[in-house]
Amino acid sequence: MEHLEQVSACAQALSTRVAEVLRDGRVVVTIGGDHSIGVGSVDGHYKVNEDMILIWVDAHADINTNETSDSGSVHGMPVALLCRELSDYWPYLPTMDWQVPRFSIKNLGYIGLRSVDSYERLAIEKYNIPTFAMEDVDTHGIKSSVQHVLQQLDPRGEKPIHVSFDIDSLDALEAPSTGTPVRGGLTLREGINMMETIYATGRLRAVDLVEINPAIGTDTDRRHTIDAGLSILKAALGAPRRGTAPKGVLDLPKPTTA
Ligand SMILES: [Mn+2]
Repeated sequence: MEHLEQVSACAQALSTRVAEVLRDGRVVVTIGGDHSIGVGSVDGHYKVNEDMILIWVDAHADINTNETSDSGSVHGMPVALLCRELSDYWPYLPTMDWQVPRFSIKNLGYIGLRSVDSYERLAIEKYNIPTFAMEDVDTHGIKSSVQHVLQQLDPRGEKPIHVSFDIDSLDALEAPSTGTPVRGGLTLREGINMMETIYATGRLRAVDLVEINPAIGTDTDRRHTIDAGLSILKAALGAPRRGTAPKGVLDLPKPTTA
């Protein structure tokens, strides 16, 4: 596993900080960095809200272990590190002692998948993880896909929500400055619609925005990718695309005369 010691130390510090901000009653926004930071942000969230549900929005399932991963990249493993049902599949990992996988895979859902390794697919099927891969999004539409995942994970609609949003869930044309781009992904409008739908539940407590890498691509690529990320965050935090009138002002301001 590449750079495990540094990844682990970063995730540990992040976990502590995420828990602090949540205990303070605020929504947490975590900007990555690669998706290995999800280990820290979800761990921190779980410490505060044990009933949390996790929506992993990604082109990839990120549920490899060190055994099933071809690359050794920890950003392909955070889901497997987090879930208690998968803890037996890991060897002892030095430096990861701080992290006890207690989050249940039963509280995980996926949206946007289109590049899934065979052992990852096995895990999705074995644990029956609610998954709307791109062909499912094509069939049902993004809003209904999100609503299905929420409904399956939390039929009564009362649990805190954590969204871990990998920018590579968006189509590579929409967000090119990322490490493992995959074509055929969500449009930015689908990403925004998804976040608006989740925001509307009133239960979104934490958002990760990861895998924006400004070192990749041209100036235009960078600008598109960063703009896309900002649009996703604005939607997650409740900015309406139709605009917002000033509060408490019923009439348009009268023209002033000199
Ligand atoms: Mn990812």
